[in-house]
Amino acid sequence: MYGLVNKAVEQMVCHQFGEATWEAIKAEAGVDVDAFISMEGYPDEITYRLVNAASIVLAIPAVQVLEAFGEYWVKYTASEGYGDLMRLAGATLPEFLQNLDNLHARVGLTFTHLNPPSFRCSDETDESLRLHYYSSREGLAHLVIGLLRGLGERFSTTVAVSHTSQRGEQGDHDEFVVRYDAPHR
Ligand code: 1MF
Repeated sequence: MYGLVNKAVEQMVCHQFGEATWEAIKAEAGVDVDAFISMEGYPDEITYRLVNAASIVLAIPAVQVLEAFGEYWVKYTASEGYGDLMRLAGATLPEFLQNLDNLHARVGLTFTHLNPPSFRCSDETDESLRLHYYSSREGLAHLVIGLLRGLGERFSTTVAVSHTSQRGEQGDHDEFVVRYDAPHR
């Protein structure tokens, strides 16, 4: 993944727990990188190891680290140079979710090593939709749950997420039912 992702993990940890905790997490992960470079590609393995090490050092479940990171990512990218990209993707939560593949396509035009997930919406009502999440990466469903919480804050709506289908034996993707306040238009 692009270094931007690891930099966001770093900033989240440093903000909340300080530099020393971040150094401890990198040591636990066996990651010997002084400073991640946003536009450089890093093996996904590095990010997974940082998440697992954070879970050990902070003594919280890895899924909780992923959720916190998803929530953080929405704020981080909006404030670290991707505000326009985020604004272009929509003014309401459902609109944003429907435009996520377009957002990634736009990023992928410039950053050709982007390996984006794909999101599809179905069963839409005024206050809910079913979100289909496809990814070549495994184990990131809780990251998506955190992203949805972050989007709830961004659009000032309550969000309730139920993970209704997990990829595995019978399915090739995850599904979530997402409930939110009906956007007024
Ligand atoms: O392959 C990648 O490197 C990659 C990196 C980030 C792929 C996707 C993403 C974004 N995505 C992270 C979870 C991926 C889970 C998976 O692969 O199954 C979050 C997508 C998302 C969902 C909900 C709301 C907002 C979201 O993200 C908005 C977004 C997405 C991508 C970027 C910024 C905001 C982005 C911008 C530039 C990038 C990489 C990603 O690369 C750079 C950065 C700086 C300089 C040069 C290139």
